[in-house]
Amino acid sequence: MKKKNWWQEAVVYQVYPMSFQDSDGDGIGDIGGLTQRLPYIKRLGADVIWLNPIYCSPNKDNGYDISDYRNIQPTYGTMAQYDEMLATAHKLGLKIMMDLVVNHTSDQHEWFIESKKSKDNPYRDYYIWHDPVDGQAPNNWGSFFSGSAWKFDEATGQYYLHLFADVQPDLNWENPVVRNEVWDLMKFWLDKGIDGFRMDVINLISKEAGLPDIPKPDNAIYADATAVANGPRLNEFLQEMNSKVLSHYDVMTVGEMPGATPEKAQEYTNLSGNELNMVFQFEHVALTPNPDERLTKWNDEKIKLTDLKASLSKWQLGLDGKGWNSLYWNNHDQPRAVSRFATDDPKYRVKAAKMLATTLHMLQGTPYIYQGEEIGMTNVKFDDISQYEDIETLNAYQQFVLEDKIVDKETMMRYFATMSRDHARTPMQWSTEENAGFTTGKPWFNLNPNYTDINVEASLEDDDSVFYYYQRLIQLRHESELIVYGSYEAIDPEDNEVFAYRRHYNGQTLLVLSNFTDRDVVRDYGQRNAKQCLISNYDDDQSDQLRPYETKVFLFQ
Ligand code: ISL
Repeated sequence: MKKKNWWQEAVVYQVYPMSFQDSDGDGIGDIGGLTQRLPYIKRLGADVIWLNPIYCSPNKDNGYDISDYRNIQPTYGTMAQYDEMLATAHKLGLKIMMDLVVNHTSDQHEWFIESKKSKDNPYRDYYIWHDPVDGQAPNNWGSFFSGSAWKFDEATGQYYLHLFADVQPDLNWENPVVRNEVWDLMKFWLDKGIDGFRMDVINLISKEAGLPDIPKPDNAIYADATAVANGPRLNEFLQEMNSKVLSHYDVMTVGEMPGATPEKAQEYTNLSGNELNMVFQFEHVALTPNPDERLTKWNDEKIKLTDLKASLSKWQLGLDGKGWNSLYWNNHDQPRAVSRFATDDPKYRVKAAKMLATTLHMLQGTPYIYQGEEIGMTNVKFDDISQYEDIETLNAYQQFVLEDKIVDKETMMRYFATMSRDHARTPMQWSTEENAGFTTGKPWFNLNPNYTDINVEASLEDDDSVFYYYQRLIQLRHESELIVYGSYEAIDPEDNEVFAYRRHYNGQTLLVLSNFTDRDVVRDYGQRNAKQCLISNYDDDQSDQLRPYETKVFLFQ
């Protein structure tokens, strides 16, 4: 019998604090606002909250550029408010998972300020400095936020590496002193009683010795996660982190890992537990073909259902009995699930949101719900580049439209309308009040005007809402080992209309059917003989018919 762990049975709710709830009228969400809303998250039924970074930060990348790991960003409140939030959460039975961002710091972190001062500064080796090669950047690595991943420092005549923005220098994990700094700051938070870490791009921390070029025909500058991720010492670093820190606490860990494969994830989440509990893989959120490799993630293609099924099935089968999956449709970096994977057409939005939720929550793994997903929030429509705020989006516009001119403005605006991280970052829609009840002040970012229809207040008043449907899905998971631990069987992978699968556990079988189209379709998988329909977004119905975006789950004894 496999060992069972609380984090396998948990459901996580992700809070992006800037956009969740403002309590002091400055237009920015904060810890006080989160504390007020804890009962809401409890009511939904989630067990764990993953909180995006709330540490001191110049906020060039909304907190992923940290200047002080041991203090709270003043716009979010004080450490006393944080401690109160943590205690309140624990009283309610909610766990708190913090974001650990240690592939890089802010360039305003005191380590980097020192490091930059001179080549012989004691902090120089905290970061990755390199002499120019033939008067140029040391290699062809690109930043995920456009341009070269190297920035030249005039004063000391060397380049430093930044896989993200130039204000986010990469830490040098080869330096054992840096690793000890990280273990210490992790202990600082763990000793407060937090319940886990989500680790930002943690599979980028080990860089290949000699920092070789990424092989590309024209030797152009590329951001390429598969080339720079999963470096040679990653397992070793994670094992050191585990033995020195994590193994001394009962916590949950999830490593964000662009470029991870199921084979790699088996190592990182191995059941002996000497690395991490689970990873966020990116394959199912990177399925649309790219019109031009230089454009990295930008496109506006619709995802093919067969590709989505193949990807999720691969991960379900790849980690079964060997590791553990995290399950997500969206987060603060991704477009809204209902807009991306189904439809936000008002005619079907509620059905579609429930259908997606069912498809994901009946899989093996730990589900993550991104704030607003539980009420079916949608992508926002912006007409002008000035309405966007995210550094990745704005840098892409600057580089690909204005400088390199490899895409025209209209096309890029279409790509942003599909893929920008800003769709996730519009404020949470609480009510029909001004600013959706998010703030009494001027919100730091545009609201989605559809808050008048889509909001928490309306969802709580409607028995048939997306919110209550999520609540039911979470209850079902909490009551059923079959849903948590059952093994996965794909059905008809070539079917481009219906996502169907079975789960098996101790002689019981679950059948999950989801119609991803707006048409009636007919599928017979023996559902008439099922013992029970556990949940559906239409009235219970064991027939062969699947109405537009219909989903239904059957239990067989
Ligand atoms: O690698 C990517 C695409 O293949 C990027 O999407 C990248 O993995 C992703 O942006 C990493 O995200 C995390 O680290 C960033 C931060 O901006 C994001 O918000 C965070 O989730 C830098 O810290």
